[in-house]
Amino acid sequence: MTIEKAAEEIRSMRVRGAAKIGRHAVRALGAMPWSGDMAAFEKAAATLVAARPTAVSLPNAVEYVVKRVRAAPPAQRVETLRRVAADFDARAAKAVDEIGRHGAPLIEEGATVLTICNSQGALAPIFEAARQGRRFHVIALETRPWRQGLLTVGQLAKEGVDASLAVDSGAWSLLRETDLVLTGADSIAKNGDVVNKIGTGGLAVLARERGVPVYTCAETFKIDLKREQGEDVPIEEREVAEVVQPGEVPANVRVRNPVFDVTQHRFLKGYVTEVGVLSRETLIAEAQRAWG
Ligand code: RI2
Repeated sequence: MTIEKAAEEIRSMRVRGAAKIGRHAVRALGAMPWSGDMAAFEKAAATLVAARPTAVSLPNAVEYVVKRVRAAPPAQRVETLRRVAADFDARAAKAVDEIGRHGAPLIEEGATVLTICNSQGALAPIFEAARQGRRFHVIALETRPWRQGLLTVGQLAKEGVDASLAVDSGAWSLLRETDLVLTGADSIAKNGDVVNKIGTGGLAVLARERGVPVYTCAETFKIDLKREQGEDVPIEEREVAEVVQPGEVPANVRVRNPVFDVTQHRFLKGYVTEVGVLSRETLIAEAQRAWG
């Protein structure tokens, strides 16, 4: 896999999901033919980071590797790259299992859980609760325009979890029969605001009105220490063709396709991370402890 190919796979969303794009970039770096030339390495890292703008997991994952390679003595750079890339990948895989372990107790026997998009972080507690023998129901919102909800119900069905699919605008109605909302995250700002798939912010507001707790399930490498609040995170706006076919709207109508939004921290009950279920107050300190 070349760097350009990996970047293109991320850009086109052939490889998607916040954690997955970070891991994909790191794997591409780890596998690049390289003799130790730092300029070429930094260029490859920059190409990967530029592929998508919102999920901080991408630059954070790349930075994890770049920092360690830069710090290595020149003669050990190549070996360091191979090793730290593999380390990050293993750590990220383990984090999802840990999120499952910490989050599973939130799901009670007979509960109904609602989720949006397709997040391996949000699915991890669901799969773990099912493995522990509890029976419950999961509603997946379709998530226009990419319809990642179809991926979610596919995964749920494969694991034998009772699931249903609903259009995004069904959220308000369906929250009447929902006990818990689990979402993923693409970025978490320093104040605890979460940037996730478009619709998540509104869903959290509606859930508050219905008295349903909302938890964000995310690895701590999705924390963006450079952004004070969610509104500071750049929101990716993708092509019009993802929303409408040519000719479907008059030529003088603009079509918008922002793919993420901000969930203000006050609408979240907590953060299910690989280091435990955290409050906004403990999130940053725990994350810093985890990553050093
Ligand atoms: P995991 C996805 O973004 C969704 O917004 C999802 O909630 C988030 O990444 C986290 O996914 P996209 O790549 O890392 O579909 O939990 O735009 O799998």
